[in-house]
Amino acid sequence: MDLCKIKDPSILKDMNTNQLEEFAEETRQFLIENLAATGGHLGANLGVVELTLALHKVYKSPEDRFLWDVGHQSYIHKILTGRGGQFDSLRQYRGLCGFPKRDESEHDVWETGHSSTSLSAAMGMAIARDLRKETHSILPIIGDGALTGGMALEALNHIGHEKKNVTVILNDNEMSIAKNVGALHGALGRMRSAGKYHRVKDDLEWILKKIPAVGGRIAQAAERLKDSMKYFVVPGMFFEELGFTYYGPVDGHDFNDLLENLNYAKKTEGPVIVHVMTQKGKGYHPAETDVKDKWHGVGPYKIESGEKIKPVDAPPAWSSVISESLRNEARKDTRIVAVTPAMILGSKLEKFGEEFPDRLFDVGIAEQHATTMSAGLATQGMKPFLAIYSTFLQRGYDQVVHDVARQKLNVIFGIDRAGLVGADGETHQGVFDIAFLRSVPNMIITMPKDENEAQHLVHTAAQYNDGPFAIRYPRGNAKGVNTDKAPYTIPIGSWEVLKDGKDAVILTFGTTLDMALEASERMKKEGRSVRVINARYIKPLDDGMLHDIMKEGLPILTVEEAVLQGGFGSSILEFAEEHGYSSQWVKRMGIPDRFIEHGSVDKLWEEIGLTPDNMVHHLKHMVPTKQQRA
Ligand code: TPP
Repeated sequence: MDLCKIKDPSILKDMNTNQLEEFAEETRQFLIENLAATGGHLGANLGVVELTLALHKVYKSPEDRFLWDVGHQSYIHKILTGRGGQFDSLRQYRGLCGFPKRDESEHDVWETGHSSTSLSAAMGMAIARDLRKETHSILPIIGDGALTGGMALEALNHIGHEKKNVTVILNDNEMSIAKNVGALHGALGRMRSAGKYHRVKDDLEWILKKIPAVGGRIAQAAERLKDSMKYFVVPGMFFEELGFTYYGPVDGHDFNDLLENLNYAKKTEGPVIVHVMTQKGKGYHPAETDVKDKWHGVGPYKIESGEKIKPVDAPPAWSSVISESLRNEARKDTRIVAVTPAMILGSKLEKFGEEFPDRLFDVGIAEQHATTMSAGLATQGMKPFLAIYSTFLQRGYDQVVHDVARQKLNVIFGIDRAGLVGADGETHQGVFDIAFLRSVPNMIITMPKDENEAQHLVHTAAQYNDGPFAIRYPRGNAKGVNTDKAPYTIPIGSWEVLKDGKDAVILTFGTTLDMALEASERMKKEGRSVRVINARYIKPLDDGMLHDIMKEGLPILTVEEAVLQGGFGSSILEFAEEHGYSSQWVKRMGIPDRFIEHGSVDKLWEEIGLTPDNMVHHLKHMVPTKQQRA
C-alpha cells in the first residue's frame, strides 16, 4: 500500500488481523526509510505501530479525541490522517511538525511537546463534552515515563474522583528516554508480571453472582469471598483504588489482544485505564538492541547498518563540556551533587554518574520536584547542580521563585538547550528563560562564549555561596577552543571587551558573539569601528562598563537569541532609564513576540533576522559615516 496516499483512518475498518499485521509491517518500513533521511523519534514510534492502528480501528477520530502525550510518538497517527506524503519534510523548516499540531489536521486535537499534559487536557474535554451532552470518547495516550510527571498524577486524582468517561491508554515500554525510574515504575512492573487481572476478576465475580442461588454454606462462603476480594493484591489495584477500571496488561504488538481490550474499554462507563505493553524500537534491529535509549530520537542514519551519519571531528557537545567541568569541580568539592529530571543522556551526565554513583539523582519527568528537591539539598549545605533544559525549566518556575531564590539557596541551574533548538520546534525553543529569570531577585544569570569560559563559570558557580546561579548554554557542539589548565573565578557581573571600537557598541553573549564580531569586521571595512562586548553576565549587568558606555553616548546594539520582551536588551533600556541616560541610541535585536516553529537554527535565525547582515544594517543607521560626521 502507498502510505502517502492514505486520506483517513477509515481504510482500517474492514481489515482483518492478518491484513492489519501486514499493514503494520509496511508502516514500520515506511518509518525506518523516511527517518533515515530526516531523523526523528524513531524508537518511540516503532513501539506504537500496532497500538495506533488498533486505536484508529476501534475508535473514530476526530469525533473521538486522541491526545498524544509528549506527542513524539504521533507519526503513525499522522500517516493515517493524510500526512504520509509530507514525511520527507519531517521536522524541517516549514515542513511536517514532529509533534501534534492543530493547524496541520483536525485529527490533532491537542498540541504537545512537553510531557504529562494529556490527562489534564482530557479531563477538560470530558467536562465540556458532558456539559454539552455529547458522547464521544476521549483518549489520552501516555507513556510510563510521562506518567511520572506531577501533572499526570494530579489529573488521575481528579478524573478518578469525578468518575468521568476518560479512557487512558498507558503505553508502557519501561523506558522514559533512558530506562524509566521511580516507585511508580516499580508498581507498573508488578502489574506487568501479575497477568490478566480483569478477566480473572470478571470471571470470579460472575461465578460468585450465580452461587447464592445454591443457598446454604456455599452461598455464605461465596459472600465472604466476595467481601475479601477487595483485599486481593492484584495488578491494577493502584488504578482501581483511584476509581479507574483497569484493563491489562495488554500485549501491544498483538492485534487480537489490543482489539479485544479496546473494545471492552469502549463499552465501559467511567474512567478506564488500558495498560498496554510495548517494545520501544520494535522491528528495527539497531534500535531494538540499543541499551541506552532504543533510538528514542535520532538524526539521519544508514538503514542497513544503523550507523548514524554525523559530522566528523565535531567539538564536544555543550552539555558534555558543562558536565565535564562539573565532574572536575565535584572531585574537589563533596558538596556537589547533580540532579536531572529524566535527562541523563541529553544532559550528558552518564560519566558523572559512573564516577559519583551516589551523587547523581534522576528524579523522572518531575521538573518541579527536581527544583524544590535541589532547594532542600541546598538548605543542608549541599551544592546541587540541576541540569535542566531551558524549555522544561518553565515547569519549575514557582519553585525557582518561591523555594530557591526567595530563600537565597545555593542551587546551580545548568540551563541546557538555551536558545533556538531547531527540529523540535515551538514547544522546545529555549527562549524564555532570560525573561522569566531576570525578574527574580537574587538570581545570577550567565552564558559562556566558549568551553574555556564555560569551565570558569562552572567553577565560579561552585565557589559562589550567595544564592542561585544559572549558567545557560545552547544545544549542539561547543567551539573547539583550547581550555586553560585550571579553572578560575570570573568576578560576578564582569563583562569582557572582545574587540575595541569607538563608534558604537554591540552588547551580546553566547551564540551571537561570533555574528557580532563579523558585523564589527564588516563595519570596519566601511571605516566605522564597533566595539564588541561579551556580556557573559546577563544579570547582574556590568554597571561600571555600562556607565562608561552611556556617558560616552555611544550607540548600543543589544543582541540576544532569546525573546525581546523582558530580555537582556530590555535590561539595558531599564538601566538607561534608571540612571537618567538617553535610550534613544539603544537598538535591540532578538526573538520577536511570537512562537518560533521548527527548522534548522540557521534558517530560523534568517527568518527572524538574527544575522550579521541585519546587525550591519542597524549599525549603519546608528553610526554616522565619516562624511556625515564631518
Ligand atoms: N520534560 C518534559 C516536561 N517534557 C519532555 N518532553 C521531556 C522532559 C523530555 N522527554 C521527551 S520524551 C521523554 C522525555 C523525558 C520520555 C517520555 O517517556 P514515555 O512517556 O514513556 O514515552 P516513550 O518515549 O517511552 O514512548
